[in-house]
Amino acid sequence: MKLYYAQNSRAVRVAWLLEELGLEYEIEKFDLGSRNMRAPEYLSVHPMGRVPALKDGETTIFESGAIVQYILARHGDGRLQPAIDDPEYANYLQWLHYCEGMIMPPINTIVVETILLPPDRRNEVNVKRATKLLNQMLLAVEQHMEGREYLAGAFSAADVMTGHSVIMSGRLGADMDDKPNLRAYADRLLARPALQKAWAL
Ligand SMILES: N[C@@H](CCC(=O)N[C@@H](CS)C(=O)NCC(=O)O)C(=O)O
Repeated sequence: MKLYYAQNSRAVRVAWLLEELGLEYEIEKFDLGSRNMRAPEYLSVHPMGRVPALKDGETTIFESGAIVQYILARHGDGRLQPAIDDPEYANYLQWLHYCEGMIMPPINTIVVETILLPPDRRNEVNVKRATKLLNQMLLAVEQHMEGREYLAGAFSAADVMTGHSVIMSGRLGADMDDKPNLRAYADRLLARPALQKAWAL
């Protein structure tokens, strides 16, 4: 398998999963936002020139959540997800998708308005609104994590997806002071060798 990767991006999720599963893979590494990501060769892999994307034999797939589901279905042997008849299965699906649906949209706004745009085009109102929204989205995870070690029973791909977004939120300055469950959860995830390896590729 070949993973199209950039540091500090959602591609870390896929590398993390591959490491947890002990699967062989190679990486093609980009600098986030570099021109190479918009080169015709890469646009034939990902039409928006984004990461992650994955090649597996004749198959090409993009969207981190879809890639995670693909890898588990093709190469997971039932690992890192509860069985369909497991009471945690609905929880698992919910938190697998929660990050891209609810956490990343305000994060995207914060990154655009505080890092990507030139200072004269930044909008403080947008940042305030996105920060408030991000806080609400994280509070839902904080409540869910009360008395839990992981999002859906044992460690699963839901933790790879939404756990990654929780960590990114903290690194981007989200308020974690009122979220002790999330602070402990992020530390628990960051102690995993597979994540440490995926982050440092
Ligand atoms: N929903 C997509 C988001 C992909 C995405 O926006 N990736 C970012 C990095 S986290 C990217 O490639 N940004 C580079 C750019 O926009 O040029 C996924 O989960 O894979």
